[in-house]
Amino acid sequence: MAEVKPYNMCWLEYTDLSKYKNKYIKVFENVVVLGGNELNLPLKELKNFLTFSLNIKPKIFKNTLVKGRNYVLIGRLIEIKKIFKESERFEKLLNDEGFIIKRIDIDGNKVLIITAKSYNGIVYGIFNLIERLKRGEDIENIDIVSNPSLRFRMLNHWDNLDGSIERGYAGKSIFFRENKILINERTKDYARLLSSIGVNGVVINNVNVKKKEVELITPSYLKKIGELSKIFSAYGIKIYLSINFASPIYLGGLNTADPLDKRVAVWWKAKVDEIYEYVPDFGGFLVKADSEFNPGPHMYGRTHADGANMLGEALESYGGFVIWRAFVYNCLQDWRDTNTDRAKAAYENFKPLDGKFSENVIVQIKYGPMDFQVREPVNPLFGGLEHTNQILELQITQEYTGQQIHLCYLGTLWKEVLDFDTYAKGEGSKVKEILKGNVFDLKNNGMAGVSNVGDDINWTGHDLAQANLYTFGALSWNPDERIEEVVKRWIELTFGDNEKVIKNISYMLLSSHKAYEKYTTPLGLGWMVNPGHHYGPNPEGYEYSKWGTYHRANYEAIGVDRSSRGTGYTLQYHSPWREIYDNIETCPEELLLFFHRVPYNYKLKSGKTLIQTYYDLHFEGVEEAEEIRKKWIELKGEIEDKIYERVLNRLDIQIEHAKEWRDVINTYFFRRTGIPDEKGRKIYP
Ligand code: GCV
Repeated sequence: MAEVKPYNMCWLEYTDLSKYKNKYIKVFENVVVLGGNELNLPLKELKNFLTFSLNIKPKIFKNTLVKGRNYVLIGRLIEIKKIFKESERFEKLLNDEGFIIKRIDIDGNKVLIITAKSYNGIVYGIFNLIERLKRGEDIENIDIVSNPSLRFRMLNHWDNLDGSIERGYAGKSIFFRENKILINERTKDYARLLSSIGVNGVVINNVNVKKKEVELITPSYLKKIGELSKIFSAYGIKIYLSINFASPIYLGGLNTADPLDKRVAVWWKAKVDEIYEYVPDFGGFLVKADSEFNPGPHMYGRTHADGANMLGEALESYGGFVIWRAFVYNCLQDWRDTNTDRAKAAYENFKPLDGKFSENVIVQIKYGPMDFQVREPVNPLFGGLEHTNQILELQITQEYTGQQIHLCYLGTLWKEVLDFDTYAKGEGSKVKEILKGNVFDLKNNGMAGVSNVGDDINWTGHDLAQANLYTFGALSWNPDERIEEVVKRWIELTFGDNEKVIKNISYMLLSSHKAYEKYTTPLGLGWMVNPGHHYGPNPEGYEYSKWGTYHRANYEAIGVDRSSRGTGYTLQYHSPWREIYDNIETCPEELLLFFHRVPYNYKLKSGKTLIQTYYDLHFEGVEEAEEIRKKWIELKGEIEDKIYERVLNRLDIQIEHAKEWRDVINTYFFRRTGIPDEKGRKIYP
């Protein structure tokens, strides 16, 4: 029996799959593992799965081939090549972290090979095989070559040492509690979960590095971080830390953090040496600098490149990386100032530095130019930066997308972002191709997701929000995968192969982002949330604040003119997007209010006015949310009771809050304009 844990193991849960036992027993009776003890951990993963889910107990052989019988052969390519000549051709098929799973004939026996160039590749291969077995896939003639398309596949935790999580909606931190680092069974299980979806880096602490967290890079914490890193390394994952750029002042007693001051560079070099003593497998630093009150090189009249490169130099000899965030803007704006446009800030700050960053520096860019709204155009730095390594930053945690109370599956949105064609080098310069290194000669790219995980029993608060975490991993491994396929796989792994369950949950997930968008702030409007915690409607919540996020509604029109006649934001895009976005007639309607200031009586392509469209979308959004809830109710009895009830409870709240969104927003528009709903539905005066 598998041990019963106080939390569920998401897609890795050992469910009873004895129905597949006969199908697989012949394949897995004998397992040969090459390479001494090096592969003990992935082997254990396989053995545990076979035992606990399939009730198959394989015989394990180390370095001895089994004669006259079928067997599984696990080993790094270098080992496999020694005994099986034909595998030399595998060399060309694999990148550093890829794997092969293939059934072949050796001396008349059927052998299932799992091989890779690296240890990481073997771990990924084993987890991939487990996924296939869990779904009952036919592996008789399996022939898989799988390589991750992106080099960096990272999770960013915004966890604080006291155990709180900035924008966390699933309980407390699994890494920290009361200013201490937590290491327990769950730590390892988290590493297993992430590894099984191909993640290879985790930043454990919040990018806002406050006073206490500055100390994370001192020996009092580094020892434990070393232990943590060992656990994660065994699953192919490097640990990274967010640092405070002013650490030389806080910790080093210097009176400056000027990146061009020699004393500062020397301090960082010594600090990095010390970190690697404790954490030999350390990945590097994530830095939020000159952003939302965090210190940075601008304080000394230096550039982001000066700051990042100085840190890069300290990390270089260890193979470490600096990940430098592009989320830089003026957060002390005056709403009366209509010239400054926050959307332009990232590009304005980083485009002039293109080509000035060192090899081991990567600029991490939020998907849109503002801040993880339900819809934004793709950040023009994608396609804008041609000589700078880049990581696409996504928010798995649902800060602006319903805080894991609302079901809002984000895979559909992320897919659109990855598929966006920047036209940087003509047609085909899609974001995903840039990240793969196919557009510019840049290989150190990737994806980072702000984690939605906490210590809740289901890790993510909303059980179905596990799908967002799973999808993040799947897309960062292969951004070309069809989203419907990812969704189906996640459902099967989590809930089994019941057709109706697959059908209904697929519907729920795939329609949820659109529904959320409709009842909140569609057509690219964004914001309108309550200040601070960012949950629930508040049409003017940010209207007169300093954060630069205004819609400037009056009685005639709403939205900001970001065209060439307005703030000029559209000019940051390559053609044809700059022309398409620039023109109100050709601008995609889902982004209309992002790019244009639009009169309420402006007619959209449907022939309906803007105001009527806004009313309609809000009514539709609530109806769609109700439909989503209905699909869940149809699954009563098919889903474990506890999970069913937990999800239903959140769906109930979602409907209530969706109605509140609808009514508050509709009333706001009605009060602004005095224009009633053509269909006479209830809009509160
Ligand atoms: C970690 C938004 C969030 C902040 C977050 C910031 C960032 O402003 O509201 O909580 O800070 O983004 O990404 O740095």
